[in-house]
Amino acid sequence: MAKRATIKKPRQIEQQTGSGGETHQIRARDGQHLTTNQGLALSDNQNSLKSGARGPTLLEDFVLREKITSFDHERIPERIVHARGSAAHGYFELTKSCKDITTADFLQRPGQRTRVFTRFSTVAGGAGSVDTPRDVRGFAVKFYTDEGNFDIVGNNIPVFFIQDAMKFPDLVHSVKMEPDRGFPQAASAHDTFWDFISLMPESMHMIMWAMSDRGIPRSLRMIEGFGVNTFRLIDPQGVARFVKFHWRPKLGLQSTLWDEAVKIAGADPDYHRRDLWEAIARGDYPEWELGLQVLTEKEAAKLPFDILDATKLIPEELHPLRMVGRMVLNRNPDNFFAETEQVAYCPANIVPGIDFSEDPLLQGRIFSYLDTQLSRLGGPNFHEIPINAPVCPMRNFQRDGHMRTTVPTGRVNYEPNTLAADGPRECPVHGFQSAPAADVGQKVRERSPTFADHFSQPRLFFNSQTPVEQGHIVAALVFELSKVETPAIRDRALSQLLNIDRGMAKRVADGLGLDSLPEAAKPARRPIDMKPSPALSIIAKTKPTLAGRCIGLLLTDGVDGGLVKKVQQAAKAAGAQVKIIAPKVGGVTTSQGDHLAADGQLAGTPSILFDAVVIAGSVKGFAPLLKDTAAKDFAANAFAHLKMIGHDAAAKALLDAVGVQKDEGVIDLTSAKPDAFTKAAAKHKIWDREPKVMTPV
Ligand code: HDE
Repeated sequence: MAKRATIKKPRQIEQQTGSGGETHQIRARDGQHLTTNQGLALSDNQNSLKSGARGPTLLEDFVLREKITSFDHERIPERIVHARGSAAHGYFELTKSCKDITTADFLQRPGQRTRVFTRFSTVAGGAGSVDTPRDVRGFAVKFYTDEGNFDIVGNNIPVFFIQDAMKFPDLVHSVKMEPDRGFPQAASAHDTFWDFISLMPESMHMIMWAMSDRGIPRSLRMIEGFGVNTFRLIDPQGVARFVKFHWRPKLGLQSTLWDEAVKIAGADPDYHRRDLWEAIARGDYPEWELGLQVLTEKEAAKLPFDILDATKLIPEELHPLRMVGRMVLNRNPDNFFAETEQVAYCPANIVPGIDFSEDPLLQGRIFSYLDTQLSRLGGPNFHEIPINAPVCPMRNFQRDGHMRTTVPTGRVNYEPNTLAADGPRECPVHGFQSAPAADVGQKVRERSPTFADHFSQPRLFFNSQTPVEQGHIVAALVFELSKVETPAIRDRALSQLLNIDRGMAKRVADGLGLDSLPEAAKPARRPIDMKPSPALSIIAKTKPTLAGRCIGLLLTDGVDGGLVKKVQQAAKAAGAQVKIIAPKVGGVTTSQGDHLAADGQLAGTPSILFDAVVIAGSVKGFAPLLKDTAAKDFAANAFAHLKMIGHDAAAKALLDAVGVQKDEGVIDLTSAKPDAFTKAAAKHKIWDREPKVMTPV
């Protein structure tokens, strides 16, 4: 006999859900019930619909199917490059009018603000990879202007590996995980990358940058940004000038050491993402200045290289930047997926007064980004996703397609028409007009001979570095090529490096343990020697500031509370953060009997995460730490990573145990002036210590 269907009463449901019905103790406030995507209120979000309590689940369970379907599709294809990124909202404020060189509305009136959304990224690794591999960083800014969205989709390096878009898939394939084995993740140190690169002499300039400390930044707030490709600005008379875009960080440039970057990857894989998020959350808004490098056609023609060649930069000593505005990032995203993941940048997004150049890399990019969004975001309507939608009106007759969210009304979906008299029409006056094209040539598939000099600029870059930075480039090349398993590839890479600087190539060969150097590759054009450009060195333009940096205080019970306060006050005055690290996360008790809460426990908060450290406590407090690896690593790594170490008398035992020797960066805080430590720490690194803690290559 069939059972009679009964509708359960709430109490009965409560008894039947879960083992103890715990979730029902958290009751919904009025009107806050869970619903399906169709708005149907749910009576049970714990159990699937079954044929009997121990029976099979029914296909009819539309609630379960909807929930699982949504979950199954939570991931969209990640970006093929730049998959791992972090972003923030903010504004761009014009500080100097550009009305003499462009009609772009957002560049006219000083004080004018334009909303922006900026995403930083690594290039090679997947979305779940770490933040600190040696890699280029993406620096993409979307300006929501009143004339439409304008995107500067740039990098933290001003030049690119290749000159023509045709080579981009090969370049990316070579640097990504090797296709048979699926590794290495987020690393250029492997055979396929160096195989390709060593066959592409044009890549040598960017290789110098990527192997320099620019490839391992300390913080996303401390990187420069570059539009890389040359664009055009169009003035009110219709005259076009070339332009390159530059972002300059207010906090100055800073990088990690390679050993630090490697260890940070383990200690905090989200190091950059967390740093950006926390800075904005505490109101310490990162800021960049926008600089324009503007050249007339005549000036560009006089350069010893082609302005359309993205493997070349224009030394700012030759053509200074015109600083025109500042970008402030002051709001974290509300939702990572909806904003950071779904944002769709595109170098083709320009506004009247700005136009493209014929740079063959840029020309390919104009096509690629729109195309990639079709598969990444599932169709042609990604511009309707809030993070991508312009803030000015958007009207046209493009219709339908996957995930169309707007609801057009009326019978007219074409133009011209007479049936919608109020409908949108073209605007010959304010509408976008392309700048008249330069000369049109024959159809050819060739590289301009003006692109042939591949070595003058890598040489310029190397010669513009301080000896410390040159040493880092050599060490990076030795590291990368030591990971290359095929000797012939190492040799070929060296044969290219020889054209940049013989001394450098020799040091790399020594570092690899080679007895002899290979023949230099034959350059397509003999390199010229250019005047060094100090603007290309990070160390030469280090800003002596602690602003935006973080000091780690490793404390034990019995620490002098007065000393801690002094450091905290000096740090605050210098604009730096302080974090207390203790053997136990519960914190420490000072010699005065006060309790100090800890921000991190020693084993999980190594000195690697800080710009400078203080180690202080009591003899009794340090006793157990003298045989503790985490404590010893804290001190030893701070020393090895050239950091400022402030300490008290009790901490001396730990420093001695790991061989920390006194130098200008090791300061006894009990005798020093209160701000001596913060003043010294503003230098960031004690470069003179480097030869003492590592064997130079
Ligand atoms: Fe990209 N690049 N790229 N690129 N690129 C993408 O677009 C591409 C290049 C850059 O945070 C993709 O939406 C080609 C130079 C950034 O979302 C894709 C070529 C520069 C970002 C693409 C280049 C960049 C991308 C992948 C050679 C520095 C991340 C996902 C012609 C100026 C933006 C996407 C973000 C992303 C193509 C070269 C910067 C596949 C074909 C040069 C910062 O469309």
